[in-house]
Amino acid sequence: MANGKRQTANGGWRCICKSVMRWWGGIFYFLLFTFYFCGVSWCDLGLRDVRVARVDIDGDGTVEVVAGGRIGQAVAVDVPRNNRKAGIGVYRVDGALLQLICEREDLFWVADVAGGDLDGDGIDEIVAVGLGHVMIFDVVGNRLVEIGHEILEHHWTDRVMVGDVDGDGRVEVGVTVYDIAQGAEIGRSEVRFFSWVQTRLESSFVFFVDGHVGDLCGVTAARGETYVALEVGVGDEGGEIQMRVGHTGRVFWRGDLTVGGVRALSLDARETQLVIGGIDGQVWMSQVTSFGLSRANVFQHAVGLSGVLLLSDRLMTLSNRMGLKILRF
Ligand SMILES: [Ca+2]
Ligand SMILES: [Ca+2]
Ligand SMILES: [Ca+2]
Repeated sequence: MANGKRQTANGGWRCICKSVMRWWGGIFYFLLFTFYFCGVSWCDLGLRDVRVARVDIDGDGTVEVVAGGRIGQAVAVDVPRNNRKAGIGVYRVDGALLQLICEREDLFWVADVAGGDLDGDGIDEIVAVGLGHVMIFDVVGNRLVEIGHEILEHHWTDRVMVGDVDGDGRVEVGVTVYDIAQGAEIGRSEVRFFSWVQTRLESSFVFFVDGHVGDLCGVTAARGETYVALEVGVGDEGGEIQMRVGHTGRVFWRGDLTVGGVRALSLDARETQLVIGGIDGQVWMSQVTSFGLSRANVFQHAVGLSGVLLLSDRLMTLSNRMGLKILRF
């Protein structure tokens, strides 16, 4: 009997061990499956709330990707500069992967990034904004070197674009600055444009937008006219896309392009295609015509987006709070 009891006890123990093994096996394969798909689809660059831009850092006509964002935990708005950490990375697009070319992790805040040839030498510079600072970088070898730094008097700088918005053949840097008066329900955005003169950004022109600008980019209509496309909203409600004449701010076209007034905090345009990334993860694609924007088609549904970018060959980059992915459409 004692022997039988021991066998029963041993059998019970083996049974428990097998159950635990099966349980761990299940978790192991679940994690493997999860990491496999996360690894393939969303690439973690070590940056958070990732913003992305096109840049050609060697002037060879092939687009590289610049990504910028926070490093580490989100901090409150009043946390001092020394306790904030942010970074920028420049990547070569290799199929559906990004290969790091160079990076910096010693910045304090990067709310947005843009790329463009500021000095007209055929090689793009990188512009980053955050907390009232506008920083300009060049890629020199495998280093990202700061070649310009302007401090604006207002801290709420959200977005930056680079494009020739007045059609004079030289690009401008456009920065949005948001302000809301005490007790007011609706704030106002200032869209300030600068020209790169030798080693400095000099103010060129400015226009004002009622509400908060979620993002902006330069767009080219079918006949070659250039406009600034902006998403405008208040709080969580928005999705109105405006096309404005860059140097005067005159509204050429406006319309609600997202569904249900969803805000879109990321816009990008390439040739006559405008892509709009919603905070609910939807992506709308529209065409720029001489009459305005075409009705937008919903393209993809993913987790809430922090950035969209049109690459060449029908490739698109989507970014979110944790990383980014490249997909073909
Ligand atoms: Ca290149
Ligand atoms: Ca340049
Ligand atoms: Ca210009």
